Amino acid sequence: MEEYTREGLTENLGTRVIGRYVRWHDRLPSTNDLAMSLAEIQVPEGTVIVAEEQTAGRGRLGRPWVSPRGGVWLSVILRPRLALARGPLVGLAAAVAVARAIRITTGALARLKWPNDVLVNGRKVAGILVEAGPGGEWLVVGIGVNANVPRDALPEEPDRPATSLMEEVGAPVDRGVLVRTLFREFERLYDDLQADRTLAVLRRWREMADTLGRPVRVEMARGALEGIAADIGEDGSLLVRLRDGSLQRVVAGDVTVREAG
Ligand code: BT5
Repeated sequence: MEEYTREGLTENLGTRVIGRYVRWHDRLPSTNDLAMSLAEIQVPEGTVIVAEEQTAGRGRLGRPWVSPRGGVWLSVILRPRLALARGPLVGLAAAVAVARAIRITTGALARLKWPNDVLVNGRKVAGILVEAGPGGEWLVVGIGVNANVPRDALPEEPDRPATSLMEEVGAPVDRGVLVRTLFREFERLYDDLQADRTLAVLRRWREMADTLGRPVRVEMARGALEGIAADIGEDGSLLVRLRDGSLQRVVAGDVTVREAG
């Protein structure tokens, strides 16, 4: 029987920072919105806001994030010593942590799509939204995982196929175990970043990357480009090899993998 409660997440968790304090809500507009207001009033680093359901969940660029019951919708408040410019690395670290937690607790072969998407069988099961306070004194890392969400409750967009762990695994997953594993994995990677072990985090991201080596189209605020997704940079940017052989650094954008040929 699945246990998904505040106590179930925090008891004997064993982390120093992430998940030390958990605030549990049945329904919220967006856990990121509440986490951002709490970050402003100095709640401790590592505080997590969980909602069973979001009525106004957000993706990047103000896009809606569908968040029905059965999913994992949470936000982690961080106060990193890192410079703000390295905030994107925290998003990559969170994606690695989500993918590892999925692999460990369900066996599903989770892979990563730049910047922060987690895919199973080529379909998106999880997304991450990092938002920073003025001056970078706090970060809110919003994590959404379609855990026990039926496929017909997810958006149907041919360009952005979505799925849930329950659909891919064929049975409901234990969200409590998943989230506890996520907290522990995320803390290790966050410690790596804080201790300047960025390369260790990048290596783990590359190991699970779905996008690297493939032909991609990247939509950015100031236009689009096509090339081969060559690597990620030390700042978490995507490096795209263009037709003329040059490398283009992409800091923010939407990637679609083009079919070869
Ligand atoms: C993301 O944005 O992937 C970031 C999602 C972050 C959600 C978490 S939940 C807890 C916290 N509180 C919040 O309010 N947000 C965070 P992006 O890459 O922009 O993807 C958004 C797009 O994915 C949408 O435009 C849809 O096409 C699609 N989409 C919406 N809901 C989805 C879902 N549940 N699963 C998969 N795809 C979805």
